[in-house]
Amino acid sequence: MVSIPSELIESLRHAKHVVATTGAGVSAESGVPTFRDAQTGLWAKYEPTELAAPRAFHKDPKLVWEWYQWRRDKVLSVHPNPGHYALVELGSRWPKFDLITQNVDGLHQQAGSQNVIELHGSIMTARCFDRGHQSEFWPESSEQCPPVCEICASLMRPNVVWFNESLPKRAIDEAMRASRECDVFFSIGTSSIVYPAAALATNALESGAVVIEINPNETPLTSMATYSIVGPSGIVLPELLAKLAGEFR
Ligand code: BV8
Repeated sequence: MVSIPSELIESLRHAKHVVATTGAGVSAESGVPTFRDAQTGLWAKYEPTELAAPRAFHKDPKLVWEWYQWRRDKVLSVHPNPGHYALVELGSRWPKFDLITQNVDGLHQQAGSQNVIELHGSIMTARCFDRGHQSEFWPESSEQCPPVCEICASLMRPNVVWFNESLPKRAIDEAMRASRECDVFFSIGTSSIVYPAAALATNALESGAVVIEINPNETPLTSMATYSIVGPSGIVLPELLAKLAGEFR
């Protein structure tokens, strides 16, 4: 049983605009390794932040492409967990709700969340590195690794935002605005160390929102958050939903 303060439920009862921001932790209970988990197998000797960068792709495009192929195969083999589904339900409880994610796995959409703001792109599709030509499907190619663009023959890359690449302008602008306008801001399953995503919670705090962190571990946000619920999101979010349902009945 997770301890959720009654004042927190009260804040949610009166909220008009709620924002939830998620990180890799929300997919952990689906079996997707978090971003900073010890990499398994072949990838044990690489730091994710060293692979998720243009420099790494230029240095060894085959290695980086294979890393994403491995991650994408993993994501395609799992399903959303109770935390993803609880966020779908929670999303319908307030007049305005924004779901913002750093995740590239598409599991929120698979669970049924609409209008998900993907800050760091998606591992589901690819584009060419030089000209950005989008490929409708993930290019499978046995001859070449990475596959090449059918239009300009430059190397294909996953549609994710790498370190030292700018986030999609519309996504980050929408997320920044939502974090400044909301009454309640959830930070769920993120280490809160990657920027500009990590700035959303402090934006919300500075704008007077109630900030609720859900994470089994401490992060740089924990000491600043209004509430910190220590636990896995796949357990905490359904419990929160049940308490709210009880409240609203
Ligand atoms: C940019 C996509 C401008 C690729 C990713 C300000 C200060 C300091 C540094 C910077 C700054 N501004 C910019 C930077 C540089 C950099 C940065 O932030 N570096 C960090 C490392 C210090 N940021 C950038 O480069 C960004 N771009 O600013 O552009 C620019 C333009 C040109 C030139 C220069 C700058 C781009 C950042 C995006 C990078 N791409 N992903 C891919 O996925 O391969 S980031 C990557 O980290 C993932 O997206 C991931 O989502 C994200 C954050 O990680 P988390 O999601 O938090 O995952 P993590 O594993 O860290 O933590 C999991 C958490 O879950 C833990 O807390 C754990 O306790 C918890 N957990 C575990 N189990 C559960 C759980 N929680 C709940 N339930 C559970 N069951």
